[in-house]
Amino acid sequence: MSRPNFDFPGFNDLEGFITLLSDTRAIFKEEPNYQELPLDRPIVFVGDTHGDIETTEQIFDMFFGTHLIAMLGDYVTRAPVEHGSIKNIHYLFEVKRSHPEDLILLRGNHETPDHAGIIEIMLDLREFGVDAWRNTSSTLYGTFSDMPYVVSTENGLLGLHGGLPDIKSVRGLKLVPKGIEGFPNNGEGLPAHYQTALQILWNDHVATDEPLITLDGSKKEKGNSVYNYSRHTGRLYNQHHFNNVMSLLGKNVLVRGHDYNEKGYAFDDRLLTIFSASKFVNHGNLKGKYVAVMDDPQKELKTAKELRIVQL
Ligand SMILES: [Mn+2]
Repeated sequence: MSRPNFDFPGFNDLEGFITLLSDTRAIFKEEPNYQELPLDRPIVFVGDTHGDIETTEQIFDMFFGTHLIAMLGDYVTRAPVEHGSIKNIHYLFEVKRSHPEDLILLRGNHETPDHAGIIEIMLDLREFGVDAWRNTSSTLYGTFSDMPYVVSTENGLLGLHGGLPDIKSVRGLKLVPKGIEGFPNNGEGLPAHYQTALQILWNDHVATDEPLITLDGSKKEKGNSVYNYSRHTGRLYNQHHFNNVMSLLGKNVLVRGHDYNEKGYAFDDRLLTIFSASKFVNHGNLKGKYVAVMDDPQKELKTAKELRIVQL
C-alpha cells in the first residue's frame, strides 16, 4: 500500500483547516492517554519530525499499510522547508482522521502553547489572515491538549516523548487527564497530574548511575531525579530512577525522542532515543535520522537492541 496523498491545500480554506482540527481532536479525545497498542502487525516508532514534511512522507511511503505507525511527538518548529510545520501537522492530522487505527500521534513538548518553539506554527497560521489566527491557534491548542501521552506494548515496551516522570505507581501515569493545554509556572502549585504530564513531555536522562546535582542555585537538589536547569523545566534522571520506574511499570524498554544530544542507546541498551528529522543527524551515539521497528510484537522484548533501526 502506498501512503495516503494529502497535499497541503494552502491558506485559502480556513474552514477546512478548522474542521480538520476539530475532527482530529474528537478522535484524540476518545483515545486513552496511556494507550496499549494492538500487536497484530509490526510497529514503527518515529521520533521528532519537527516540520520535516519530506521525511514524514518518506516514512509513510515505507511503512503505511504494513505497520502501525507510532509517532512520539514534536511535529512542529525547526522546519527545514517553508511552512513545514503546518504542512507536517496537516498531513498527520489528515491521515489520523482518515485512518485512525493506523497512526498514533503522541504529544510532544512543542505541542503546547507555552513553549517558545510554538511561534513557528503560529506564524504559519497567520497566513490564514490576521483576524483568523487567534481563533485558529486556540483551536490548535485545544487539539494538542487531547493528544495521548504514552504508548505501551504487552511484550515490554513503553513509548513517550521526553522521559519517565516521578511517579509512585502505574496509576499516576494512567490518570493523566485530557485537556491540559499548558503548564503555567512549570506546573508549580497545580494538581499532581500537571507535573506528571509536564515531565512526560520534558524529562531527560543522564547516562550515569551516580547521583545528580542541580547547578541552579535557587533549586539545590541532589538525587536520582533533579530539576533540569538547562531546559529550565522538567527533570533529569539517572539509571536508578530509570530502573525504579521501569520496574514499577513492568517494562523493559523505553523508546523516546526529544533530546538529539542523547540519540541512541543508554542504560544497558534498555533506553533508546530516536530522532527522525533531517536536522541534528550528527548528534548522539547513533548518528543519522532513523526510526525503530518492532518486527514481531508477539516476542518479548528485553533490550532496545532487539528493535531494528532503519536509517531514512
Ligand atoms: Mn521535545
